[in-house]
Amino acid sequence: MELSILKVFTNTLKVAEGDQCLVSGEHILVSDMDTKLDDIYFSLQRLPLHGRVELNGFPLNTGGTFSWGDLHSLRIRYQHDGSEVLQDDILLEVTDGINSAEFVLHIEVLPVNDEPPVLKADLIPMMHCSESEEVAITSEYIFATDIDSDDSKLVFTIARKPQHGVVRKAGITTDHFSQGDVISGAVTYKHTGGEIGLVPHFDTITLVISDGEAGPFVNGCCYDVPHPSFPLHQSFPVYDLNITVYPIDNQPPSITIGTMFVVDESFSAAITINHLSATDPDTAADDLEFVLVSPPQFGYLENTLPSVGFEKSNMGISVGKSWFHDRK
Ligand SMILES: [Ca+2]
Ligand SMILES: [Ca+2]
Ligand SMILES: [Ca+2]
Ligand SMILES: [Ca+2]
Repeated sequence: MELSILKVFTNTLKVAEGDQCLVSGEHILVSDMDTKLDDIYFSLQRLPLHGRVELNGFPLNTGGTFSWGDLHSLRIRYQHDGSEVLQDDILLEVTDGINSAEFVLHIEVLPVNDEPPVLKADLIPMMHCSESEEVAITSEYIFATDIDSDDSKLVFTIARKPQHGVVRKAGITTDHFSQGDVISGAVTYKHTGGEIGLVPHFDTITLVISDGEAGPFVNGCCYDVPHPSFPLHQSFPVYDLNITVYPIDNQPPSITIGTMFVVDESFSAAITINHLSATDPDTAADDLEFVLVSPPQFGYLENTLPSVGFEKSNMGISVGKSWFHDRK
């Protein structure tokens, strides 16, 4: 009886994520020169975790067999399931009818950028900025993750610019920036709309999040098959970043002197807004106050309204160095 030692050599099978690949004599080599090759059979001992083995297009189950002839006439295929796990293996047993040996065929999955970025769920929906100020757009406001791309290389492109300000990266107006720029604090919104008056303004930046430059995520493994850098998924997420711009009281009031104020000798007359008025672009008219810097030489000013909390008029009492703003 011949002494036959079965030895199997394997070469790693390389398949693109979600794709299929023929398993051939290149991947499984059997050194048993004593046996007629027709007697060699393989059986599947353990199914691959992230794909399936097919014979003539039909999946093989555990215990399923194929022959040397099947292997060499290209009837065996590995079909990857498209998951993001970049390796797999198949446990096989080879037999020549007398001896048998187990071996593992390793599979290397070449990543494909087919998953779009996804926005983080609990982003703060509204940013706040004071009039004419600049605030950092941080990852509390915009952040996305991508299961098959490098998160820090995701790119935010401005699809619709803000109406009352600009987006800046390191101080320079930009129309796109990376998530890495956001994390490093380099991205800001600067309000450039000037004086906004008394009420808040609202601004919106519409962003498209792309993984085109981020590419497929290759975790330290190297491969020699060129991969598409253009993402293979259909759409990119779009996000509206809302900003409330709050007014700042940074404009001084201006005084308008109207018609000549005339008063008959020994009488009194009311000073009205026809004689004296003030306006302020960012202070409510009711909040403007006149302050008496120096009293008149030959008379006095009186405020005929009662003081707060009193019913009696202040008529006849000179306005001292107190504020008053009740004159209408
Ligand atoms: Ca992928
Ligand atoms: Ca991706
Ligand atoms: Ca202002
Ligand atoms: Ca003001």
